[in-house]
Amino acid sequence: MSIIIKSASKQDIKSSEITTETDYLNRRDFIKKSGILVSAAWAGGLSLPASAKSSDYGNDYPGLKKTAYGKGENLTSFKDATTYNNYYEFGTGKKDPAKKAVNFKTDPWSITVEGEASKTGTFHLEDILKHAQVEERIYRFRCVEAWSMTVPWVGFSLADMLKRFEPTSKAKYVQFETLYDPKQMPGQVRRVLDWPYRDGLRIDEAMNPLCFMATGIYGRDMPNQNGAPIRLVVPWKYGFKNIKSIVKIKFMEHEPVCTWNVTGPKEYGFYSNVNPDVDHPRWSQATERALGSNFWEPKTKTRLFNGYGEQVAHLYKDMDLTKYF
Ligand SMILES: Nc1nc2c(c(=O)[nH]1)N[C@H]1C(S)=C(S)[C@@H](COP(=O)(O)O)O[C@H]1N2
Ligand SMILES: [Mo]
Repeated sequence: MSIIIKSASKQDIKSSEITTETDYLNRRDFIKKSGILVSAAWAGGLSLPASAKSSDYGNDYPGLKKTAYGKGENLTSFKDATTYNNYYEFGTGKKDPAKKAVNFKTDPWSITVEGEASKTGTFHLEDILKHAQVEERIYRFRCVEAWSMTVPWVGFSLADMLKRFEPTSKAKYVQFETLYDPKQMPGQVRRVLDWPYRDGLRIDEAMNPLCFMATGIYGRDMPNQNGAPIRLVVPWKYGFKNIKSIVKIKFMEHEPVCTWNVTGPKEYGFYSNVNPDVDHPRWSQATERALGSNFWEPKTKTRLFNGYGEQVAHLYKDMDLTKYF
């Protein structure tokens, strides 16, 4: 069965129900002037993380639910998190995405669901969001290149969304795909990667409560360079599993094609769980450096599963993590 849901685009909802950009800027201005530096959302109980600058926060999600995930973590600044990105569709330099994704059109946006599920079809992002329990979670994020960052992500549980598509018993894996649009994504003009960018998870990994579909960071809508309008965050895996600008979700019986895995099978495994004991063939994974820290500060030790072992180690109980890296 295939269903297609139609509704107003994000643009429509925004202009009629929320605020214009000018209102928004004025409000932020007002907040700054009146000395109320903390967004309304923070009034709800959990306090601002010690390392957070209130000016890093926006208020695109008024009343955003804060959660205990990542409480007490040191946050990477909004600036660092949005000017040092991997997003090859907009160039291979870390500073490219911030410059080249400025005009990327993320609205209207829809996601096509295919494969082993009973509710497949194309869904407007707004309809997906309408059912979503949006909240904030602070997650550590670890790139295979050994830098890490920690930001407050805005989004919702991947499992909650996937269940609504009613995957069949044959759905053993799920694959995600990024938009392919070389007119907008200049990096796609050359075959730097096998476009479109694809990645995937085993279904039990995908259903783990930690997996998060993110639509924002720091209380703001997702910056284009970080994967607007919607991207995956799987905090116990290396950065490249966290696919950006998702347009397709496919439930599959067999292990899906993953772009980095096919590009360099010896360097990027299907699982790519953060693991200090399994080195990348060209460098060690034993240590990491937090984005924004100074080069003279000591590196920190990489933690197995990026520190999320309690929640996810059971998924790999009988697996040789050196073989299934
Ligand atoms: N579509 C797409 N998604 C992607 C990438 C990419 O090049 N294209 N890079 C990945 C890598 S290697 C990392 S480390 C993270 C970076 O996310 P960030 O820019 O929000 O830190 O995005 C991942 N998702
Ligand atoms: Mo990465």
